Amino acid sequence: MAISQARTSPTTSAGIQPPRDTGTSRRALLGGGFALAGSWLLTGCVPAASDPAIPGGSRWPRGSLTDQPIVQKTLRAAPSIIDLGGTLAEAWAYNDTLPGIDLRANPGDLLRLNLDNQLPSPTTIHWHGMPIPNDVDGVPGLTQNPIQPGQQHLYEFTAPQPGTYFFHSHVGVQLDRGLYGPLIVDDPVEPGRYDAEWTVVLDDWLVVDGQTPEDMFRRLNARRPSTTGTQAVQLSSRNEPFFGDAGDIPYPLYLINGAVPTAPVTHQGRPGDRVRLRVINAASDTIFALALGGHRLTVTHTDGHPVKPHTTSALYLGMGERYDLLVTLGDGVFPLVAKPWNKPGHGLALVRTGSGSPPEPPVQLAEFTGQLTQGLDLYPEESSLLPTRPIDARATIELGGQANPYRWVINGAPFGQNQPLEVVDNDRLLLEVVNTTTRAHPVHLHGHTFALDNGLRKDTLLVPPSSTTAVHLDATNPGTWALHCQNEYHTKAGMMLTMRYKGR
Ligand SMILES: [Cu+2]
Repeated sequence: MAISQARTSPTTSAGIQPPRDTGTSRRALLGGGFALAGSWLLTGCVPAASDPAIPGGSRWPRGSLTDQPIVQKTLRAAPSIIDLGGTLAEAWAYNDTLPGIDLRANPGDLLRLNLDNQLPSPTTIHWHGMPIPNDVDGVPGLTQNPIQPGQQHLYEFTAPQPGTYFFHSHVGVQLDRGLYGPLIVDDPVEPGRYDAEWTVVLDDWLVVDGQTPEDMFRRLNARRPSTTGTQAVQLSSRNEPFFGDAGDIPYPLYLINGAVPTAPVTHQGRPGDRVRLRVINAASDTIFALALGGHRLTVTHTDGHPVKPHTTSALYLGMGERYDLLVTLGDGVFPLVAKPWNKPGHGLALVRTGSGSPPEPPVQLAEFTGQLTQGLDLYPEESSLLPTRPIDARATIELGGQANPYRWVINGAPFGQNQPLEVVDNDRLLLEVVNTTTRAHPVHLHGHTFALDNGLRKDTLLVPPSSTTAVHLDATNPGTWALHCQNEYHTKAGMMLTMRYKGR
């Protein structure tokens, strides 16, 4: 089946075309699960990934290259009643869909994305993982003023290197109302060793019975040690990494592609198909373990960067992390399960290649009892290594705080009271991320990717509790950038810092 697509014509006009979406429903958007790579793009010159016009670093051209293909879309952020599969939710969503409209481009395309704010609150959009110019990064009060209700704002930038990205509101905890969507940059020189490609978006869903993320944040913030019990801590088994007491919110629902487990989205395939899963954890407060019953998964990319193929029964995804997986499908009906760390419930989708009955929830998978993979277990492909060069500067950031009282900080103080991390343009920086807390935090740096000691490239890294992780990065994208925990509630509480460029 086809995904809603816009086909536009080349234009030199700076004006915004009216939205060409066709009001696709959640079912229509992802029911078949097949993504049509690049088919909505304009015809014309599509540079190869190795084209010298598309640099390998972060200094991407802003656009308006001759014959530059354009991907143009209006993203209307608005309150919307979404059918999660028999459960109606009062979401805030882009173009009335969950998990958001499907945006695709090729490297070098001009993305011309118009935010139409029909929400009752100011908003912005952040293009998560994309090394794009600072002024289109979508952080309110840092890179732009928030867009007021009834106003529009044009984001225009050149699509960077291929990868699985996503976009979401960067205002408060709006992401947790449903303001997110996948953003895929296809690889024009992709060998195409797969028969189909499915985008899989995981989410923790709060908005039922009038409960809002803003109410939840107020409740968390009102916690006092004397009145609030401590959360049960799930002890790590021998086979599991340990994320501590991660997760403050017991969500009523967990979604895969906008559907509850009792009405799961079904991905159709054929036995023997090699399928690429592009998995995005769009949750606000939930680390998921993901497995496909009866199958092994081969991790091929994380946060868009190729890794040495790593085959596993199941893997963990922190909030904001993306993993591309290759799977060879068996014959039958199989559960794709997203199991929240340290919380009851699960998300479910189905893969159907033959006859059979789907499993009834709750689904228990043997795959979760094996060795589970996390990002720190992966090794980079050669093509994703940072160039070898000496370290010019070192810095440390310290993640601190606790859930009772609810206080999350970086370098001893909440955002606004902590000192920006200063970097010099073109320096190679070694940054030590020290987690002094009892839980894992997915640390996300805007506008850059970093490399672990083993070379693995990431832009969002799940840093385990009471641990230190060194990351290396090249300061090649000037601006003032957000560095924060991708737990939206932690960010709102203050777990954020700016990384600011200064001159030599
Ligand atoms: Cu955090």
